[in-house]
Amino acid sequence: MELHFTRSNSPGSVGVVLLQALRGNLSGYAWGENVGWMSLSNIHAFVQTTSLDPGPDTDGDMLPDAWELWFTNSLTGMGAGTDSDGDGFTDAEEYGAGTDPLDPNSLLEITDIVLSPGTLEADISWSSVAKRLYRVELNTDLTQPTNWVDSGLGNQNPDAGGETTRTVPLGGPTQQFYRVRSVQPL
Ligand SMILES: [Ca+2]
Ligand SMILES: [Ca+2]
Ligand SMILES: [Ca+2]
Repeated sequence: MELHFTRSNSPGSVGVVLLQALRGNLSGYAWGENVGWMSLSNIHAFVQTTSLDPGPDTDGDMLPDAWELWFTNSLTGMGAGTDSDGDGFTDAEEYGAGTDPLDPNSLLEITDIVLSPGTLEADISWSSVAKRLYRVELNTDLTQPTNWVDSGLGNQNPDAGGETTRTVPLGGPTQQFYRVRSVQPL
């Protein structure tokens, strides 16, 4: 027996695949924009999530089974060092950022930096997803070893709508570099 519900990855969607396992045990996986991945495949029947535990990784490529099955219906279609959609981020990086590894338009990137006239601040915007937190980090010099520091905002919840904007300090007297890092909620 196999039971499928919606399988859309669009924002706000949910999906469930339930499978009949040996001796009547329930198996399968589910996904929700707000909670991430949940695997029901453990034979002891306790629920695992990517937030608490990424669940089984049968092929050992650091990409959880449920995540791979969701996108390719296969455990061998993607790899940690592979950039399946050619957007510059590996499948492992897309898993970490909560972006779609098969959509080159789905990636974590800074989309805009706007200086605030008359202030020592800038508004920085980046593409975001509901299931991740974000940290904005600052640096005045990119020579090695780099020294990125938190902007002072700490972990930020994303804004609604796929893009997040925060006001951050300019910092350096002549130049300022920014980067945005995704953080899994738990
Ligand atoms: Ca895997
Ligand atoms: Ca990619
Ligand atoms: Ca992508």
